[in-house]
Amino acid sequence: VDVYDFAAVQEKWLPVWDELQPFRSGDPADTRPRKYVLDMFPYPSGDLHMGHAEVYALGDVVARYWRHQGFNVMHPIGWDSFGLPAENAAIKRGIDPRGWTYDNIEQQKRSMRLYAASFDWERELHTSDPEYYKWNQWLFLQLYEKGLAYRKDSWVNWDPVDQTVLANEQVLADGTSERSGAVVVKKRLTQWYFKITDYADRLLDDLNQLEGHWPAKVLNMQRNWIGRSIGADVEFEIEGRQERVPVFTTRPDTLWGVTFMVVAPDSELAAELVAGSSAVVRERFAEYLTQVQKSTEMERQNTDREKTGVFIERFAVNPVNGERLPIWVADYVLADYGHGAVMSVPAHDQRDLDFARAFDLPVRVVVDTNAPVTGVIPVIPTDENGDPFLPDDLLPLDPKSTGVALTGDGRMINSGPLDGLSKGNAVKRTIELLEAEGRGRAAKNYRLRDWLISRQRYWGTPIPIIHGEDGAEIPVPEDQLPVLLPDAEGLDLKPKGTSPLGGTENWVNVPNPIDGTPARRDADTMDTFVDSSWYFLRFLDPNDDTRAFDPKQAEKWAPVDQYVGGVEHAILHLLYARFITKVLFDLGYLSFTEPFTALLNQGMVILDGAKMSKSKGNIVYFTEEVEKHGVDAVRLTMAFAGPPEDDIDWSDVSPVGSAKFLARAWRVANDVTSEPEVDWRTGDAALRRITHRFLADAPGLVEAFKFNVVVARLMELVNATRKAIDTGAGPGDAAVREAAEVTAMVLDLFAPYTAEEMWQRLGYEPSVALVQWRKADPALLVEESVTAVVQVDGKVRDRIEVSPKISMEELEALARASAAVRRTIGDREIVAVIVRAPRVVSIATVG
Ligand code: ANZ
Repeated sequence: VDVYDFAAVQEKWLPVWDELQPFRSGDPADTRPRKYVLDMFPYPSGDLHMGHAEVYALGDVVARYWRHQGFNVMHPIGWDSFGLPAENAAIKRGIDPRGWTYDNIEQQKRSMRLYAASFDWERELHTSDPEYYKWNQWLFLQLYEKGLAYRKDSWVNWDPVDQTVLANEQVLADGTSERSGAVVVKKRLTQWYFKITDYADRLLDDLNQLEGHWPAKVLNMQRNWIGRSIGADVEFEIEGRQERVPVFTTRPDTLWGVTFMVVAPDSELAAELVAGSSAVVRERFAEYLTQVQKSTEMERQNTDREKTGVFIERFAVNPVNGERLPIWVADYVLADYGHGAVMSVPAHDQRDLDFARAFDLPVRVVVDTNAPVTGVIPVIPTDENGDPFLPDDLLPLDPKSTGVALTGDGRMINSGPLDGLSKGNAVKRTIELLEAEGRGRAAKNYRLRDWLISRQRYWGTPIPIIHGEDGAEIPVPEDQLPVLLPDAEGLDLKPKGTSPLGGTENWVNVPNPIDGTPARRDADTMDTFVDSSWYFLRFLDPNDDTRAFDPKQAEKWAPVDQYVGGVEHAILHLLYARFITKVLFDLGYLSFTEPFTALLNQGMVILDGAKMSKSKGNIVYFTEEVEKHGVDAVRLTMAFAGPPEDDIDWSDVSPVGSAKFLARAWRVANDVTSEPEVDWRTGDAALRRITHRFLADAPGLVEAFKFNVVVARLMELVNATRKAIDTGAGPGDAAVREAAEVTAMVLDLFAPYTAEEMWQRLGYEPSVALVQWRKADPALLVEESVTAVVQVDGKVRDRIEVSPKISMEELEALARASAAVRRTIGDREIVAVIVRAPRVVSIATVG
């Protein structure tokens, strides 16, 4: 055949690869060094979409590359198959989520195989199989035993459309659900949590190890999400209350500037304090609380928002100066951050200042932000009482009138023993004073909250806990795992705020494993992010029915050398996987603490600016594009579109151009007439130089993820080969064969069908995927030189060897520096120099 028929080529190679299994990685006798390349596994919401087409094209470049470098590459795939979309689709169509899910998996799998990503299919897994989720339950019990899984009653994010709770990470910046788009509200519920906050410091500090290997953007997002603040807990006495109330502050140095206290209206403390107030206050408070509960956390943190609050007629006492501080409740203070109460320093905190101005509360400046912080410490002038005294024009502007809080550094004033100190020293000094008096201590706080893992939905992993009649929590004994998800048939899956599993009487009611008394199973299911928090370990042996994973295999293969996936997982999935890895390390199952050594985030595929997501059009698009242009052309287009981390607008790229290039490459191999045994050294030197320069550059380019540059260079190589065939050395030249072979080897990263076909045409057995890339011959990397002649007044006086790419300036300088030329010119004057790089320099002289 002389026409490149991609459909026939695809049909031809799929069964060959099935037979050969070139991508298996499990042979224990395999002595090659190992690499673990992992692409984020798909959610089976329908057929593959263009976003999948991108991630699996790019991840495969990396996997195939390392095989060509002599590594045994584990490149597994599976399905993240529990979750809400299945359940919502099932409700909408009145079908079983299981059937819907596994049908989709079948379809995706067919597409994925056609797409020819080099997966080790023997490792395929589905998180919704009992063989998988049994180990989610095992993991849960491991955390439970360590005190890292616990139940608590608290305000949770509630998605009123999906009727289920959401983790903080699932609430978008605008306060809506990342799943349903509904505005998330707060609801008080008893829920299961994983204690990720115990790992906050390690999750933060270990990010340093990943510097340079993970995108900086992701590292920053993780840092901000964990949000560590350093400061102090300060204890305030409350009039009429036995225990003191702690507040967290990052500015203990401003303690003398506190003029009131604010408590979160939805905190237990507020409820308790208000209970001791007048009926009028109680009523005002109740009204305010109702209003507050309608707003989202995001709204409450918005600094532009008008300040609201209620004075609850209670008072706190400043521990350092005994001042009486009115207590307010206001929604800008959050119940679940710090201790849910703040010491308000309106002079130096903008939120407090806005509040003080709104309710006409006093403002006292305690940091002179005009005073120099470094250098000589100025002596603070004092008045006759020994109090600091500063002329008015030296004092910073009064925040109460300007409305601008003084947040900068400076020297302490109005602060008793701190006066004259810089902010940093004042922070230290205050903490010392508080610690000495037992009224406070240094403290850290995190934005990170514990991970809420229970969901009131059906299609997930049942939580392996049984509740006794007496309220005791009994872990399901390990030998009784898995706790199987009951059949959906006959169950009402419609979201109603409680788990559908609770309605299955014969599933829920079980004897207490300890004493046989009546007991009930926990009816919630786990967040599916639990499933994906450790799946990379299950791939090591997905069929092991004796344990979640074998620590020895983990030692051999893990951590993942290269993880590839979308930046949309920058926080949730990656943070959870990092946390679970650290827990498993602490439990002695793993010898490493970070799951993913390197991370590549691919951009999004957009079509005319619209995000390619799970929408139907997008899926149609995948199938259509693959049918129209062939798998290889789509894959090559993904790699050629630009740097992998950039978004691809599919209407700006040219799969047609890719298909043309592939046909061109294939024709080159088709035209080669020499035999595989030919001696390359006899080949055309110029073409060989191009081939070897490419061989020398390609590995570095791939490792730097410059896939688009590699493709561009391949195109140059193919063009040069074509030229050599048509107008140069001819199809029988050894260099032409060499160039065609190198093209096939490298093209395998992007267009495996074409590469395999070329390889066969060149007279080799499959598979090109297992062929080692050749090393560049250093002798061929030395740049070719040309001879430049230098004339003086029309006579050739010197010849110099120069690079063909030499610039005019450089060539002129070399010519002027030539000893022969200088001798000829003597003391004559140069009047003109004409340079024609790289061949000629003409110098004209007079005198
Ligand atoms: C007094 C103070 C003076 C503060 C000052 C700041 C500046 P980050 O950096 O986010 O950790 N705060 C403490 N608990 C809070 C809560 N539950 N809700 C809202 N705000 C809370 O912020 C820590 C600061 O936020 C704390 O330091 C506290 O205000 C406030 F010149 O204390 B600061």
